[in-house]
Amino acid sequence: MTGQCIEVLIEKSTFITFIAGINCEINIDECESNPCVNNATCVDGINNYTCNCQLGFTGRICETNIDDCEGQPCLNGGNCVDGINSYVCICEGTGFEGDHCEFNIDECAVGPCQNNATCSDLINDYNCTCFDGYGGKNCDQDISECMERPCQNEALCFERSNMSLYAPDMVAELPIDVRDVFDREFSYADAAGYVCSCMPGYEGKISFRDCFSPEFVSMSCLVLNIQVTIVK
Ligand SMILES: [Ca+2]
Ligand SMILES: [Ca+2]
Repeated sequence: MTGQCIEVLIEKSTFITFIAGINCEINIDECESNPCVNNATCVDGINNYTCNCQLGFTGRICETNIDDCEGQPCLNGGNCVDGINSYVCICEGTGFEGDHCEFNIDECAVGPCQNNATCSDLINDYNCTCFDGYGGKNCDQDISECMERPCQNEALCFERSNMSLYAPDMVAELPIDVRDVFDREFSYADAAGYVCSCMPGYEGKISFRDCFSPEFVSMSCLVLNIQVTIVK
């Protein structure tokens, strides 16, 4: 090595920082003070040192954690959290899942829609298409058509969504003028509405009109296209 030879080692001076020894045979180890950070390897040089960084770090002394989120690897609004030579996508609340929030979660998979409603997957949401007679986000509300007392003159009101009325032994107990409506398998497609069973004495022409509205036909109640024959 061609050193710059200083005859006598004098007190510390920048002039002699890199070669020491009477004959300049000692290369000062600039790595001795551990200048590199983040577990980088220090390579001693001539009046210099080099830091070989661990993956994920950069900078003169490997002081900088590279931003692995810079390329915006998380999709669909996922939140990127930078790590060391890595990142994690936080998909929470986006309606997506996967390492990069790339998969649209099927919110219908858990079966949120009730009463045989049809479920449509949306983004971070779902939509239930209810059969008539049901309501609510999940179609879990059976609309109580009889609650508003649509049947007049003390006529009995039977909701067509009442599954128990379709049981054969129950049908036999029903007033004869509504039996036809329930003497079959329950069907969600036909579960909307109600039927009225007129009280005796109200099957006549005038009172029959009051027994059920909006329409009546001859001696029958016409309820949501279900014709109910009135007992004579
Ligand atoms: Ca990083
Ligand atoms: Ca979805």
